[in-house]
Amino acid sequence: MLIALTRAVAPSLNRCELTHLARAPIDVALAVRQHEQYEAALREAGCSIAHAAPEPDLPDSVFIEDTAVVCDEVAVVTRPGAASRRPETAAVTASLRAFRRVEAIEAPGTLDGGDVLVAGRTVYVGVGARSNVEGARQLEERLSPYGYEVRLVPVNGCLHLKSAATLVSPTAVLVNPAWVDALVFASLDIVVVDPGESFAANALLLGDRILYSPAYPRTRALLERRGLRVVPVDLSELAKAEGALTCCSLVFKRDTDLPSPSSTLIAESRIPLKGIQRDPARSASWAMPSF
Ligand code: CIR
Repeated sequence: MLIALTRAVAPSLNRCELTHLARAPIDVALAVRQHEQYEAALREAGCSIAHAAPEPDLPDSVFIEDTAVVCDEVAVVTRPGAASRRPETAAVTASLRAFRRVEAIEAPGTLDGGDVLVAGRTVYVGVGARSNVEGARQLEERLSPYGYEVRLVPVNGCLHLKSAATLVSPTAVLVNPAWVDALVFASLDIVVVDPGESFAANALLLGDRILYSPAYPRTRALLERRGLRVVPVDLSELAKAEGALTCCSLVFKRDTDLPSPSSTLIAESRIPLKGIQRDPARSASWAMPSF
């Protein structure tokens, strides 16, 4: 069973952060209805919905993806790049404690969950407007004991890595190559968005289907031609706040579905097991790759 942690649309949404879009009036009542339909699609895909406490005065709080990275073994609460969003993390921490051991990113690190794409044990971290190299380094410090490896990905021209690339199957990634170098994902199958649909790379993969905006019909056709099951979910009002499909939930396995502690990779002591330790020389190198 999957849990989808979501958070209500704040009535203050019109005061949201904006980076790449001009401000346009948001119909908050419509945003609420669309968010309800999004939750219905999550349920239909087999998720059980949990709600973090609403934050009416935090305009961007509906975009809960940015506040944490939840893996099977641990949840890492982020330190969002936009100062206005940092108060969002307190209640999310409280919610996640019901499901996972919780760690956190600390200053001077910044990290938005929208910059984190997990594919198996590889964790791609977009470094750009919101997340910095120190945030990525701390994420690796917290996840590497469980065998995860962080790869830095330069992102240009969009808000987050997951504006530019998301998984559409466990082994395939949908990419807008104008915003991220597709070769970063060379170990995966790469599907390129239709060139006329810049924002089309954000899809929410849930088991046998992907939730996807109806605003990108040409890319949707590409996905369907590959045999992918695409479920349209319209979040047009949240899109005016630079939000997309992945942004509005944290989806993770319910802890009862996880392997018992004795069979997981890591002992409670967090001492890395032989074979999954990072090469110290590599760990020490946190320069951004150039492409
Ligand atoms: C922000 O600028 O932080 C919000 N207005 C939008 C955040 C969208 N989140 C995401 O892409 N993960």
